[in-house]
Amino acid sequence: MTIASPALRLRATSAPAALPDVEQPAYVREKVTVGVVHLGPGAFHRAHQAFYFDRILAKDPRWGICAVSLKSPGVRDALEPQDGLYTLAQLDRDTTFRLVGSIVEVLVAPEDPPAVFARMASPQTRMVTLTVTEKGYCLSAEGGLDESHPDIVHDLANPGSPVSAIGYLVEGLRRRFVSGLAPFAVVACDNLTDNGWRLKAAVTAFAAKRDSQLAAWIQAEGRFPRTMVDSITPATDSALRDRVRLATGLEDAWPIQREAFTQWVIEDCLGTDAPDFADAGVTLTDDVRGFERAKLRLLNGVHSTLAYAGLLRGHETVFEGMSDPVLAALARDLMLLDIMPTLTAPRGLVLQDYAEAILDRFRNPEIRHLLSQIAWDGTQKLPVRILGTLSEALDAGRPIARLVLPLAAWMHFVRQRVAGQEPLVDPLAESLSDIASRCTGNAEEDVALFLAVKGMFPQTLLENADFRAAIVAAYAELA
Ligand code: CS2
Repeated sequence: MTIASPALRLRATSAPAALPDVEQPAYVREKVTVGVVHLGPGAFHRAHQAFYFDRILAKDPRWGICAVSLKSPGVRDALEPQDGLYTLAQLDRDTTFRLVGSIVEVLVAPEDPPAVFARMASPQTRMVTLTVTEKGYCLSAEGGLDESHPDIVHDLANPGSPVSAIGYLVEGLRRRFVSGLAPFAVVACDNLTDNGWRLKAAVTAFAAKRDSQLAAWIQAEGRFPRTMVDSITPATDSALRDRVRLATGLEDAWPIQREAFTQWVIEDCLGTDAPDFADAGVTLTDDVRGFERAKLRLLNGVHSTLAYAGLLRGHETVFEGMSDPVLAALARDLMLLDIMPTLTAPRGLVLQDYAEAILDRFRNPEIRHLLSQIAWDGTQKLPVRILGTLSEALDAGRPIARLVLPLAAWMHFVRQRVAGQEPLVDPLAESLSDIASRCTGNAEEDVALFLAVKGMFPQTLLENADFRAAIVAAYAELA
């Protein structure tokens, strides 16, 4: 019996020794310069945008990424000893492994805000991308900047050491403004309706509180394209680490996994001062809204439904949920009967085919996507994923019995977690725990407590008697 020697740690010097099937960066990393700053380099960024920049770098070395963590040093601590390299496992009927080299610097913002501002204000930096999740936009239920948000209050008082993405963007832009540089383009990559527009409005509102000329400059010259991003990216687990070690022959502290499918649609307003996105497989379009609505409502809306309803039915993953005939039928009916009628297909997309392809992706046996991961941050995700569809269905006089199910299932999910003393991952966790502890099982009263969650449900829905009746009925039925 031979005893395997421990694998070498992945880094620039060991990468060439990776097993032959592993795809290597197709460029000389020493020649790469930073052209883009990314805020929030979590798993999704490394699975998605960093992969597209990895493709771009093969032809244009000016687009290396400076990744900025806004909170914890975890990404820096994992990637710095690896010279920024990490493994991307694309798990599908055919699985492939690729070493991604596009992240050439990692900063931890709270440790050194001036270093972040220096990168943002550098003439070489032409773009800032961000994945800070829905809650990172600090928006109110009506969609504008939530000026009472504690992070926003903090950043207005401490503009040189902000905690929010908005605070960083505005200070970075201000430094360019005073030194006479053009603003960097800001590319929002989170699952929000009209993400770029909302971000521009929030950034401009924040800037106006600091300096009206700065706000006018951002309003006039700032480019904030709307985008749609898509690739199913389960969190890294120890099974992935083991699999990557076997497949590459190297030890990677933080490999990333996703399905093979990936899509990035960007509103075509970046002009010539942008990388050749189209060449890297990105869709540039003037109809981003059509793509973004279809993805947010069909994929994310049904994902959240599967998460809450699936957990209540004792499932652990999306794949398991889709193997449950009741949930599989619910997912399909929601997509085809309830959500599709609210959508206008963008050019080149057949909605029925798109919906079928998503259902097929949910059935990918290689992907172990935990329902509990999707269930995070329900107060932030459900409004953008479900409430728009619901309001439009109500306006059009269509039935909403299925569309209220994810909301009712979420309420039961919250109650169960709190009753089981399990942690809730949500920025409003404290208020949700309080609500859950006051629930008695009386559908009407419990639902009223949840509907009063601050900033979650727009007034028009709260005043709609049909909506209230439908959600009370769904809640009672699920109990
Ligand atoms: C998921 C998304 O975790 C979630 O809430 O719905 O992350 C989803 O996997 C991606 O948006 C797919 O592109």
